[in-house]
Amino acid sequence: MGSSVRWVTAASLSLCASACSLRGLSEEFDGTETPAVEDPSLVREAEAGQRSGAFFVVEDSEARGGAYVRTRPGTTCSSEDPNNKVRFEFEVDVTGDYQIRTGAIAPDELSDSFLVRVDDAPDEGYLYMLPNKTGVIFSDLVHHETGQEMKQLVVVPLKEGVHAVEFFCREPGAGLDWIALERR
Ligand SMILES: [Ca+2]
Repeated sequence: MGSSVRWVTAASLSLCASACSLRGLSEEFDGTETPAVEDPSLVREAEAGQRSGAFFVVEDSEARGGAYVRTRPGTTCSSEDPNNKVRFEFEVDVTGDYQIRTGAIAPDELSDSFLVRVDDAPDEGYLYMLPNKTGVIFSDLVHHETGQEMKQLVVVPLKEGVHAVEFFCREPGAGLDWIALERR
């Protein structure tokens, strides 16, 4: 990566107008540093989330906080199974539109997706395909796959208060290092 941008600073975030995409900058991030989100209280280590079912903690020195979570290869994933998920709670102080940044890891193309729900919606979950399938931890924003090669950024309006974000197992082996809510 050399001297390339590893993370966008809080200062540059404030300069970034709403039309400005941070996605390009995030590609360089390797998941090992604390993301400079506007509000650090809106960052959660995946290994500190409420795990259910097949999710377990993997210790990895490359991971933020030294660990990430994933499901066991061979797991049968189902969005209908409430036991295969990791759940996070956030106390949001400012009402607004939020996007979900992740540090994630996909070992291959058969282990590269999650279903994501925010406050139990949508029922079927956002179909989040991890773009990097090389087995390294990388940073990304949660998108919803709407069709072949088509996806849209997930942006959720959140009111001040407590909100839950859940990552459901969709393909066994996909891993999650951390997540952050970012106000747009
Ligand atoms: Ca972690």
